[in-house]
Amino acid sequence: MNLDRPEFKWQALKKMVERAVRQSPILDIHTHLYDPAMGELLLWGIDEMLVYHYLLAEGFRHIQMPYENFWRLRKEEQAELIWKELFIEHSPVSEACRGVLTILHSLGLDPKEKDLPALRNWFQQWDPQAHITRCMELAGVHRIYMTNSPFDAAELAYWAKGWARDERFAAALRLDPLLLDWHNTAPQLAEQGYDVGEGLVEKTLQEIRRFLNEWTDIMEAHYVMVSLPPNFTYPSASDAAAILEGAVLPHCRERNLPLALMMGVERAVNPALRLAGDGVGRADLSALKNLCADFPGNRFLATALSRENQHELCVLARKFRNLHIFGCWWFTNTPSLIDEITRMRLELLGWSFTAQHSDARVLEHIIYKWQHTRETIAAALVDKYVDMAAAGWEPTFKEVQRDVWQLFGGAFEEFLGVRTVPEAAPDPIDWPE
Ligand code: RAT
Ligand code: ZN
Repeated sequence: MNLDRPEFKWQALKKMVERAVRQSPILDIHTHLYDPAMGELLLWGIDEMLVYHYLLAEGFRHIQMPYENFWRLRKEEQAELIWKELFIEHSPVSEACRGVLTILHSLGLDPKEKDLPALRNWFQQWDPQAHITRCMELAGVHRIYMTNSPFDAAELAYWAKGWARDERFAAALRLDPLLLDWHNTAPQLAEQGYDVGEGLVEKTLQEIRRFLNEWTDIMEAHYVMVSLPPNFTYPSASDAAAILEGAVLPHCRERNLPLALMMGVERAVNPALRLAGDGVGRADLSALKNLCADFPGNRFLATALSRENQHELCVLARKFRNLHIFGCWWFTNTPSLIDEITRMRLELLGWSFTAQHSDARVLEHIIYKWQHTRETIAAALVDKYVDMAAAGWEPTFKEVQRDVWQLFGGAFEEFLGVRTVPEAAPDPIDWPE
């Protein structure tokens, strides 16, 4: 490699790559945000940001009161405690803390003023619609994929009423209780009018398919998803395997929907922490390999929570084109791990993966999650293009834009076989130099 060649303008190349990454539109393919018509389900504002479960877990490292006393506090009081512990008494160094700073800074607020009441007042003046537009613009996000559960009473109330959908929000049908807790879920299906018994006989599997079909239509779901514990195996004699084979996979084939598997979450490691109490374990990826091999007519999206699974996951994606890997999920959504994982994926897969999803639970999260991700991915890409250029392959700006879009939504759409948001996916050929 000869970076000393006079014609090699690596500074210009760096700027070009950074610009393309900064400007690329993004499809945020997994969040916990909601269509604004779903009212209070769409969280936003400073208190919601401070009681985000990523921050709660860190706050409880310092807060000494019993968990139950904390949960009895009002949301504003909980937020004040987190603010005090993580922002006043310690410097906000963690990724989730830095996220709050990035959000405030991007919205033109000064986090150093340390004035929580003033911040509250500022957020209260916003009308949700205008605030959504502003956050999406600041994040450069063109479409937000929700996580929609037909088992969540709060959601059910909205789906029952129906509403004119906000085009910027797309649905994904989440099935954790169906696959992981059939014993308690069967009565819920029965309550919704499906003729199911606890035994997974043919009639019950047909009724589960009817349930999946109807909810896919109601939600206009773009894919089906489930998170799985580290001990999930396939094949197996479990209810999950029977429901996958007899209902979920045939449904996905019939409706041409990918199934997203989020692997390696150990739920309720410390139940007293509630949503913040989940942990991580190394998943058995042979389950994913077997699913990809046994069901070539199905398409699988997959992400893994454990750092130790990442290399194996990349190698699997090289073997199965019905597998698309995505995101640096939850505990891997930190700059050092995004850097490592993205470089590994580029080196093993080229551009055929989706680099990140935000997992935002509070609207403003998309601002920090994407700003931080863009910075990390830009640095990785600069190195990759410099390596290519050193070997005589200097890209044009249009080529870089095309490549970056692959990582931020293009490869996902290709895998889905649709263009979900044509206007959000500018044809790189038409982009200005
Ligand atoms: O990242 C998170 O907020 C987690 O709590 C989970 O929601 C996880 O992303 C999931 O979808 O299960
Ligand atoms: Zn999630």
